[in-house]
Amino acid sequence: MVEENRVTLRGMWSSMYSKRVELALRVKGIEYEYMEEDLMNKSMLLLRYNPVHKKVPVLVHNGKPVAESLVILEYIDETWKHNPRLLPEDPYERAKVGFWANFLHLQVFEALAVVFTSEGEVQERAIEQVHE
Ligand SMILES: N[C@@H](CCC(=O)N[C@@H](CS)C(=O)NCC(=O)O)C(=O)O
Repeated sequence: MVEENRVTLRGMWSSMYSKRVELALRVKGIEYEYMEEDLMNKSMLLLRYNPVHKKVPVLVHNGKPVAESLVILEYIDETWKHNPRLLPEDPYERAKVGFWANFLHLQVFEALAVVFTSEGEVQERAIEQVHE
């Protein structure tokens, strides 16, 4: 028998995408179990739950996997409709939030990741990009 409202988050401690989902679950007060993934040795479950991208985070709700952090945020907000709402009701406002959330990740966080994992000229360029 499937347990009602069983929520599991498969994530990775340093992943800002995972943190985004963890934060959402905490803000909404949703109980969940956290499973840490080793991205150098991905679990069979991660590959099964997210066969397209094979990435964290994946939220598993009553056995049903949802992948992609922004998609997960929408799913959380639609499934647990109580306040606080994560995204605005108005579709245009929601689209704007999605745009800036994506921008932040693609332009800022990805550049930050390069800052921490590179050196020399590549690192200099990434630092400039973050400042910009
Ligand atoms: N667009 C995805 C990005 C997720 C992502 O890049 N996850 C990284 C960790 S930060 C990952 O799982 N990488 C494993 C890999 O690339 O094999 C989202 O928003 O969830």
